[in-house]
Amino acid sequence: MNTCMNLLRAAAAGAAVWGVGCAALAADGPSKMTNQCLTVLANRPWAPTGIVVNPNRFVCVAGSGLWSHGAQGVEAIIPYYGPEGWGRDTTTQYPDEALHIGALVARIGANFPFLVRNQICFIPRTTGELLLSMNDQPGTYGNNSGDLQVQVVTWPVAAMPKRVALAPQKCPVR
Ligand SMILES: [Ca+2]
Repeated sequence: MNTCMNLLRAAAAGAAVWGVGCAALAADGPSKMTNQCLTVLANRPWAPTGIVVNPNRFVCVAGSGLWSHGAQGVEAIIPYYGPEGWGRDTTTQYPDEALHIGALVARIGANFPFLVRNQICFIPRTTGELLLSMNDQPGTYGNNSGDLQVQVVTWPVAAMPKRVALAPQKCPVR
């Protein structure tokens, strides 16, 4: 069993999930695939992942779970959904992804956020830490609840796959 699997098993046994994953694989060399599973809390904006991405990596991020951005007054419900988000918030001005409120979003360092929703793959154009968050208006994270399991897999760009099927629902649960 490789180091990655040992770490994942430790996480499944109840160890802290943050930063736990297959970082050791990355240390084995840039030619290796890395595979990490994280928990992203709905009420914690822009949590660090400890995963530094760079232009030499092909990165895929996928989420699974159930979370909520809070109450919808007009509809009189507290909606719960997955990484695709609520997507029907009436806010039209902020943030830019307001049409995808509640969606899983990512950014590299201080660069602009982008939508992940169920899954996205990309080649970074800069080097920086991958940050993950629910898309919600700043200052309104306090009434959020739930979390997503998020899988982050990277390959060398030269070995990027043509098809990707991640399984974030199988990530270790806290
Ligand atoms: Ca909220």
